[in-house]
Parts: sequence; structure tokens; C-alpha cells
Amino acid sequence: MNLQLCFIPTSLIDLFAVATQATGDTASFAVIADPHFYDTNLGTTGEAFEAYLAQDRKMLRESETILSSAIKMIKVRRPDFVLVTGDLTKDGELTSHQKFAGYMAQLEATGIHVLVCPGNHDINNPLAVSFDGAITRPVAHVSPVEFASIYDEFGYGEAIERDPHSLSYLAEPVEGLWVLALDVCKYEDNMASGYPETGGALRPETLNWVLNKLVAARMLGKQVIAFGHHGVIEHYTGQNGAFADYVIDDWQTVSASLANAGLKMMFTGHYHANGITQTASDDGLPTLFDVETGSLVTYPFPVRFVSLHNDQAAVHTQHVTRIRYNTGGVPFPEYAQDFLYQGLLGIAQYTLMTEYGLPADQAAALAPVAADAFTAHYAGDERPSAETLNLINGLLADPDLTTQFLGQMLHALWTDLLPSDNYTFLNCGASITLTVAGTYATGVFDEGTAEIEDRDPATQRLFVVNGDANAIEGSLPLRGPPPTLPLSIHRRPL
Ligand SMILES: [Ca+2]
Ligand SMILES: [Ca+2]
Repeated sequence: MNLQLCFIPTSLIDLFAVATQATGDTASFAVIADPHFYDTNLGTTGEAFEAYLAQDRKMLRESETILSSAIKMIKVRRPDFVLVTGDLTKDGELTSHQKFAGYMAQLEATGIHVLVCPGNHDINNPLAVSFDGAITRPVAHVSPVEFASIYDEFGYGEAIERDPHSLSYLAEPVEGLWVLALDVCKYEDNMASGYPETGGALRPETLNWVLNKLVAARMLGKQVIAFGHHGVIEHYTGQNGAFADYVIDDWQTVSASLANAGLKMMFTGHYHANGITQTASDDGLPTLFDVETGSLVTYPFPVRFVSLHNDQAAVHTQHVTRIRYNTGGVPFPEYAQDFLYQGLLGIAQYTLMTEYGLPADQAAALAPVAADAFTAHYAGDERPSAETLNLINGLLADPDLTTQFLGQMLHALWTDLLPSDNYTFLNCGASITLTVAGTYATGVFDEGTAEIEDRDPATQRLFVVNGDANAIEGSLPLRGPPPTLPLSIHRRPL
């Protein structure tokens, strides 16, 4: 029996590109999350600014140049539109919003639509201040009405319909594709409380509005995706218990309602982590994906690119690796990873002492373990080393309940829930249909004759490594009609 080569490209995005080229029925978009744009004219030095940075993990001084690099990446890929999933600004300062909108206008000027939604930092924020030495001074912030006005060109002005109860809206950036922008932030009482509410919820009236839109979409034959700031599904087991403000209130009921009404993909941010999780039906089939994108001011600065075809999506993540900024000669990724790690160390040690009641020496010993876990979780596709697992198992076996709880949390942070986070193929509909483009037989059985397959995007031909012959061979055209066998063979010694 001859070995039949199965021509499956190694990259899912390539597979998808092939599939969509065949039908032409597709949309492409990019997602950026939590850019936390900061107008540096409001101050970047002094005791008060340093104190702000110390209790945070955002690269505020660099936010503008990172955004600029991300925009360049997006312009190269030329998607149909871009989703920005909230926390557009550091703390809702009017001038930060205005400057951020200016950058979005650059994208629209190249024909790429931009759709935004608010995050918990963007509206009615009493922390909108300027920094001067040890002093902070309140600066203008924006109301819900002003937010919609500033972003008129980026969703609100072009909406098919706006929800009367929130800053949610419905847009159709590509014919046949409805995009629901969901405002899940709770900014109504911010000024009275003196602090921006971190948690999120889909107001009952807004949930009804969304469910009605999903019914209408089905009737009109529109495909629907949604985006919002807060997660609608946990991104690790127990996230809602440990960080309730990062998943919407009553997330299980709400996500089930959305899934039952036919929503299949929701794009989110807020936790600064790049992760994808799913709800599943009783027979294990995915019903709703929460595609969370990491922050543009937190290492490793992901920008997601999504190719959508009916109920299937290829998700690909790129990272900002270069910025125009003086990093003291240190490569930007290294500089940024160190900034994140040092920030997380401080936050972890403080939290372990104040919220978990650990003595200073124990908190100092555990802080690096926590910082490692969050750094890995933020990047996505987290895989613990044997050493890390041993350490976590030690915590889980400890008789002290607080230590056991910390062990559980670290274990959960390191456990990547399905599907994979950075490069994946989301199939929300019927099973994928693969069409055989052609076959080629080497005439060799039970040897390594098809070890690595790859596609040459320039020629649209597929090549395969024949390990047995120590050569690259096979040249299968991936465009046009299926080839007539036998295929032309190009053999090159390795
Ligand atoms: Ca995952
Ligand atoms: Ca993950």
C-alpha cells in the first residue's frame, strides 16, 4: 500500500485562507483591547505619577507610541474593520479621548472602519487628573453623551440602531455581518462614589435589546458577532470568585442567554490577558466563544486578526515588538516584560500581605510565583514547567487553607481552558468541510515520507518534506481547479 499524502497546511490561518478564497464570502477584522491611551501632556514625572504607576501595570508613558506601532501593523494587514474593546484611555481624560480618536481617524482614512465601546475607565471618571510633582489636579472627563459624540465616526454615528438604555449599538461594517457593541460598564454612580466602578453587567433592558437583535438577525439572515469590555465567560476556573469585577455579573446565565439566542463569538478585554474560552452544549459542542484580547499597554501587546467565514473564524495574534521610544538600549520586549514582572511582584506582595494576611517573608517568597503565573496567563497558551507544578502541588498539600487557596488559584491561572489562545480556528457551526484538492503517492510505505507540509503564499503551492528521500518534494497548486495527477514534482536535496 502506498502512503497517500494528506495535504493539510501546517498553519490554520493558511487553511482558512484557502477555504475562504474558494468562496470569497468572508470578512476580516482586527481587535485591540485596553489601549489606555494617556495624553502625556498631563504629566509623566514626579512623585504622584510614580505612585500611580507603582500600583498599576500599564505602560502609560509609552501608550501613544505602542498604539502607533499597532496601527502600522493593522494598516499592513488591511482588515475590513477594527474592534476596540474599551478602556480607550487611562482614566477617561477628555484630551486622552480626543487624541485617541485622532489615531482612530488615521485608520478610517485608509478605509478601515473602527468600532469602539466603552470600558470601566472611560466615562464619568473622577480619577481623570494631571500630575505635577506630588500634586494631582482634576481635568475634564467625559460623560456618556460626550463619549458617543467623540466616537461618532467610530460606531455611534454609523449605528443601524442604538440601545436607548446604554451606549450599546448595532453596526453593519460589512454587508451581511452585524456587530453588536455592548456597553457593560457601570459608570452611573462614579462621581458620587469618587471612584470608577470596575465591575460590569449587561443591564436587563440592554440584554432584552440584544436578544431582540439576535432574533432579527436570524430572520434577516445576518451573521452576528459582539464585543464588549468585560468577559462574559470565565477565563480560568474560579476567576469570578477571585476577580469578580472582571467577568460580567451573573455571567453563567447571561452567556447562556446569549448563546441560546444564537450569539457565537464575543470579543472582550479588561483583564489584560490574551485568552479564549468557550461554553459548550451537553454534547460538548462549543456554543459561545469569549475571545479576550490582552492590553496594548501590557506585555506582550497583542493585536488580534480574525478572518470570519460564516460560523468559522481563524484567529491569529501578532505582537507589538518595536516602538519609537528610548528604552535605554534594551530591546522593547525585554524592557516591557521586566516592567510587567517588577510591577506584578510589587502588587502580588502587597495583595498577599493585605488581603491574604501572609507575613512579609512568606509574601516575598510567593510573589515571584504569582508574578510568573500572571505573566504566563496574560500572554496566553500558558504551560507550567515541572518545577512550577511541583511548587503548586506543595501549596495544595499544605494544611493551611489560605495556602491551599493560593495553590488552587495559581493552578487555575496556569491551566489553559479550551480552546488555545493565540492561534486558533473557531468552529461555531457544522463540522468543517475539507475538500481534497489532490493526492500524491511517494510509493514508500511505513517511512517518514511526509514529515512537514507548508504552503508557499507567493505561488500558492504546497510542499512537503520527504524525510525518507532527504528532499523537499511535491508541488500541489492550491488555487484553481484540482490538478490532474500525476503532479509535477520538484525535488531538491535538503
Ligand atoms: Ca484558552
Ligand atoms: Ca489561557
